[in-house]
Amino acid sequence: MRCFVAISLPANEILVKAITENKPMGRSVEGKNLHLTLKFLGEIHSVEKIRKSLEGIGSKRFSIILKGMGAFPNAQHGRVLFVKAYPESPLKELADEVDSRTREIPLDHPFSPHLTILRVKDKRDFSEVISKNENTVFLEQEVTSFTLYESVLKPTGPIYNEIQTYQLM
Ligand code: 2AM
Repeated sequence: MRCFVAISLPANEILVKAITENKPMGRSVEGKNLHLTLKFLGEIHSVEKIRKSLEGIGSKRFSIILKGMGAFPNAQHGRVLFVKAYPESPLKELADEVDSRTREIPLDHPFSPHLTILRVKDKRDFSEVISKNENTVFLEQEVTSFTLYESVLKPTGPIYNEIQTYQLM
């Protein structure tokens, strides 16, 4: 089963507007699928073990703000357009905790707090949209839980099935 751990985020008006505006450039993330990935686990066989090992995480709730945009691997040659998430420290602490409880699965790249809104096949120059949104606040949100998801890849786009949601204290 292909799995990942993420914070599910709601699609408000301003996020939907940003997604809709950039949609013609590539494959946009559907509002119901918006999430901030804490760890991509990939194909795992022992889902039950992972599900249980995440149960003991006793991290506290925290507030985040989504502001400005960025692109991977970089603004001029981007494949992924994302909204930036702040502050990094509580997100990184939670991501580290998830990582330490799933140590048997190596991290495929260092944690970087972001909310993907668009993926493109061929690299694109996102400089203009990034600079236009430098000071745009997309969402302010209290993070009260995180979720272990199964990701089913379909030609029409991924389907994310919730395996378990874990409440923060
Ligand atoms: P993202 O967080 O940048 O959007 C489910 O596939 C989620 O895990 C996606 O949101 C995706 O990217 C993230 N992810 C991280 N590494 C991945 C990888 N190697 N393959 C697929 N998805 C990955």
